Amino acid sequence: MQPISRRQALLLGGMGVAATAAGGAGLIWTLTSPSGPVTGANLVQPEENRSVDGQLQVRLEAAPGRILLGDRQAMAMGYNGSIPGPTLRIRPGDVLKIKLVNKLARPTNLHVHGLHVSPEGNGDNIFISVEPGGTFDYEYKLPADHPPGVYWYHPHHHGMVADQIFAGLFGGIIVEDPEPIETSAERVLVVSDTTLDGLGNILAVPALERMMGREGQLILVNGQSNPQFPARPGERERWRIINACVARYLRLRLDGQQLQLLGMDSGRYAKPETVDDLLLTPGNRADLLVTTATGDSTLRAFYQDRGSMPRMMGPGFGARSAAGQPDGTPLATLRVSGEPVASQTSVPDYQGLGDLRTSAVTAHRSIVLSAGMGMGGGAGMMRFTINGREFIKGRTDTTVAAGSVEEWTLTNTSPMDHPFHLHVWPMQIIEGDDQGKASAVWQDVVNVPANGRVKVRVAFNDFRGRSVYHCHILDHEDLGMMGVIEVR
Ligand SMILES: [Cu+2]
Repeated sequence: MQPISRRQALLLGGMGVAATAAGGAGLIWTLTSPSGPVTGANLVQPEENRSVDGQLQVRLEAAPGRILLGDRQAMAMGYNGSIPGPTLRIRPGDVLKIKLVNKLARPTNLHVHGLHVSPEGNGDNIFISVEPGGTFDYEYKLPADHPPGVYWYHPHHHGMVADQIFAGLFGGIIVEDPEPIETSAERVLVVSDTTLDGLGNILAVPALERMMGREGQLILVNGQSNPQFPARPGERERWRIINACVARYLRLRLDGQQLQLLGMDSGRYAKPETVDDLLLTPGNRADLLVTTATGDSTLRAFYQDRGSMPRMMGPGFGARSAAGQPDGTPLATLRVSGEPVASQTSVPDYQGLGDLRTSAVTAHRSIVLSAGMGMGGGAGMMRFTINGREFIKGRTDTTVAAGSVEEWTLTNTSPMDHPFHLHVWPMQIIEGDDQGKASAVWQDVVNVPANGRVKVRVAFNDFRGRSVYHCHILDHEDLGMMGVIEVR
């Protein structure tokens, strides 16, 4: 048993004083308590809060605490003491009110990822800083035609986003369907990763790993290690999968079951698409139907090559250890047995999002994502830039006329992938590696492959104000790979 050192106290970082003060006794307790394996435990759903009469009002308290992660008691951070935080279920047209209470030792704030709501005032305004001990009342008014789908919330305070999410601050938001889809079960699966040290503290991440984009040693679903859940054959389950990892790409498979993708992010497809696997970059969500067949099937995350650091960083640096396990990492296990159930009614077609491919384009814009050695980063540090510049809160990088349709060419000059996220306004993928689909593909996080290029179109409708676009490898965002957009 080693006493807590100043270094460890520093590593506790954002948990700061409160966690450190509780540290002595807590750490002993952690070390001596039996840690029963949680692998194979039943899947737990986060607590749910549902809107009533067009409104949902919740209090989210961000605080450090001892929270079970996998089979370990971790000194982590959670909303309302849990990882993930509560799931918020709302409907198009609703008003969502969130009182954020900051019980952390550092500033934080809140971003409602993917929601098409105002970025101004007490809306989805990431320029707000909620100081330790402070509170802030957010209010989001969803348009009546807001796309249904899977969204999520997390801190967006520049410089500490990756650390706060890595420590456990995230939760799901579901925007319900105008026309319900018949299912036998609905599950929210929030995938996150983190790394704990021997004492159960969230491990601090060295600079080189931040540049690479940290990948935690534990991959968890709803804070659990490979939880399981039962079903009968022939059931149709709806899985809402959120990639809440800071940097890890998830190539997901669920062999032995029939998978139909309803859509990604806010981009519901007109008809569900049969898929064998799906790629979720950090920040992406999948809205998935699983039609069950007898047997055990494990949802697995397979290694996804997302490139490496430039050679100049040194020989072999960033060659990620081996592609992980050849069979993938088990995330959750579905056990299907018993009498088959009657099949479900067909899924209603969805006609919501338009198609900008035939729209007149008001402006063309070039967004260049770069990572390289440069002045200003310090010795051995790389610079992560958009159009050659690092984020500055007070500077507006891109000014757009409200109501216009723009075509953005996203170019990646670096040897690593960058998932590009635009707040508030969804992007339609016009041209890219996986393109060529008959129907429009809308996402709010779009992967821009290493040395690759993607074209998107955006309709800057409904809202004005300042917001941001950035790399959703959140270490890169914290290092400056973010720009400010103003729609006016
Ligand atoms: Cu990046």
